[in-house]
Amino acid sequence: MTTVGASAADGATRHDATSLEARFQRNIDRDRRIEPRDWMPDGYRRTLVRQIAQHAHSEIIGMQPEGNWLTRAPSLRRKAILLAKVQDEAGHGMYLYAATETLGVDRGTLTQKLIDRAQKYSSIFNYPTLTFADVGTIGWLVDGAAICNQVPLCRSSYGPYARAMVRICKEESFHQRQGFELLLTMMAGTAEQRAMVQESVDRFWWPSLMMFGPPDDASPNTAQSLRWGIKRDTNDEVRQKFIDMTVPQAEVLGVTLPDPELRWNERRGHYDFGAIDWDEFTRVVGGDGPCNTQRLATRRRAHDEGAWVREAASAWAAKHAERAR
Ligand code: BYC
Repeated sequence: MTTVGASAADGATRHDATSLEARFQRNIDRDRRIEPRDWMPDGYRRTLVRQIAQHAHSEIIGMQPEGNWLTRAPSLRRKAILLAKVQDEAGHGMYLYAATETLGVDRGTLTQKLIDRAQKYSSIFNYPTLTFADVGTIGWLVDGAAICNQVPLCRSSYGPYARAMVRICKEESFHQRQGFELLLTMMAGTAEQRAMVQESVDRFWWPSLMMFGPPDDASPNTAQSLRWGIKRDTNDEVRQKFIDMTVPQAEVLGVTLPDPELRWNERRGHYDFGAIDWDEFTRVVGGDGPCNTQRLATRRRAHDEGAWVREAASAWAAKHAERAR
């Protein structure tokens, strides 16, 4: 039932919300950062939680394909490098979950959503790592793609996310270089090693291009995320930047990228490339990639096996609080 008084109050509330939203958008348009205690529209908060959580889950699930080679790295040096990289990824996941906590959602809730398949993680981590060359290819292509995607996110409108990205990007840059260096070393080795690198690049090239998300005309979130300054570039723009950066690197390595249509377009000032298999992308994101079941089962098992640690930490915190009282 609407009374005169209630409708005036509703009008006032609506007016407040409209002016708050206008002020919020003005701050974004002036390139000012939004901080946790600032007013923000629900949709902005929801979009950030979705994107940051998905990114955090990708870092955590992304430890699995490389972790697969930790016990079989060919030398102590390679093992130490790989171990450091995988540990960095755990750290990235933690910074990102901490950023979602500033938006009012805790890590436990998000982890539960991941293992219940209610939230996504990057499609790329549903592909297997069949040879040690894949460790180098992931560093070169997957971390290379991550850098292209994430450097613009250092200027994202939400302060805690943007600041987390600055540190993550520095570490991703080291990861990309270690991958390139590993492949360069293998390419200077035996014919068998060179073939191993080429075979790995053949498998990872197209899935790496899918990391940037669907094409712009099929991306439901991009337009609004750009208006809110959460994203700074569209999926296709970042994908093109990655291709333009990577083709000359492939030439230095001496590998062939598995796309016969890849060639420089003088007029566009970019490389043209062949059609991406978006059906494969949809299948993999939908749960039907080569390793989706395995990745989630491993994550679920680790979560279950860690229950006693969470319980012990909670008991300790409760006891500590009790003593302090
Ligand atoms: N895989 O409207 P769109 C790393 C989803 S970690 C799965 O364009 P948006 C690393 C998308 O979420 C790399 N799902 O979305 C770690 C949306 O679904 P929902 C992770 C994907 O958000 C360890 C729907 O498709 N990086 O580098 O505007 C070792 C429609 O898409 C994918 C990040 O997460 C995908 N590839 O743009 C080594 C970066 N693509 O949520 C390396 C941060 C799209 O509506 N994230 N979807 O159900 C982003 O920049 C953006 O979220 C994306 C997608 C560009 C990925």
